Amino acid sequence: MAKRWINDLSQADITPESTYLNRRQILAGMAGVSVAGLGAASSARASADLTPDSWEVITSYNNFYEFGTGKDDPMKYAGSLTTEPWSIEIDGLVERPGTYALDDILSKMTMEERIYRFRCVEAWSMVVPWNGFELADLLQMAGLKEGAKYVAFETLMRPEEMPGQKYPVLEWPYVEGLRLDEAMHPLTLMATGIYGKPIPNQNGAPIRLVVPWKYGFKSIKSIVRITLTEGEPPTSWNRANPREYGFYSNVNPTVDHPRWSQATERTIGGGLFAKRKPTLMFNGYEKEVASLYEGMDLRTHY
Ligand SMILES: Nc1nc2c(c(=O)[nH]1)N[C@H]1C(S)=C(S)[C@@H](COP(=O)(O)O)O[C@H]1N2
Ligand SMILES: [Mo]
Repeated sequence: MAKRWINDLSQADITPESTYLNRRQILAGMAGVSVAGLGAASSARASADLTPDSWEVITSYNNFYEFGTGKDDPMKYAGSLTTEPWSIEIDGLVERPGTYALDDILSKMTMEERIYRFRCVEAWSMVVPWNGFELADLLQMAGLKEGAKYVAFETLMRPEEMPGQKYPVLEWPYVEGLRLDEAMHPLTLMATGIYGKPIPNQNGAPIRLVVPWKYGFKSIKSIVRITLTEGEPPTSWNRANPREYGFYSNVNPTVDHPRWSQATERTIGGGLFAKRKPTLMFNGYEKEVASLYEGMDLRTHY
């Protein structure tokens, strides 16, 4: 059975000193070449605390409404999800549409470890050491057709194993979307592992999106379809409550959620009484991604 996380870092690479270096940085350092994405992790390292939260914290406080709306529902109920075999349908404006088996995808991808800050719209945060590959590499594998401007994602629909789908708390299946340049950005990851272990079901097994400069809800879990589109695709939270959740969903401490402030955050690993921390623009990834939104009014495009 294939190991879905496939971490090609050796154990020796994962020392405290190199914890914040992803594989491309290590390779770039050795070869003396500059690689896209190199600035990303290093500047995040300088500006924010990237001490990973514990496995326990990361896997016991989750949002995955297919298993219930409580933070501990995913941990309690997601065990019922069958994740093998798994494939992703890639269609729409691509050169090679079709059903891609996850094991085939993984055999062709460069796997990396990336430690990302995670910021939920509910104003809490954690730091997660992901294993995964760049979404851009998968999109290149399918081949982009001219006219593709957005990427739409869809979660598995399987009410027999996802009891939350029997209730109309959201419109099922869960869907998300990115603009193509956001999807192609080197920080945008398809994750298949955490702490070098296969990603647990409650965190979106066997494969989920991670977009570190956006609120957590953009990071759709258990993905079965990716569609390249010309128009802006629908997103589950925008459908459910358009006043509170826009398409862009960039972390922005200066734009409050209608019902609470986004200026500070509670670190889940810090416990209930830890001091709140100020939230950084684009969750600390401003240098890397601000240029994507130049000329846009981030109050209108929230
Ligand atoms: N399919 C699906 N994906 C989802 C969600 C969900 O309910 N269903 N919740 C989102 C929200 S609101 C958050 S904060 C993150 C939580 O990811 P985590 O549980 O790994 O921390 O997943 C996102 N992806
Ligand atoms: Mo969230």
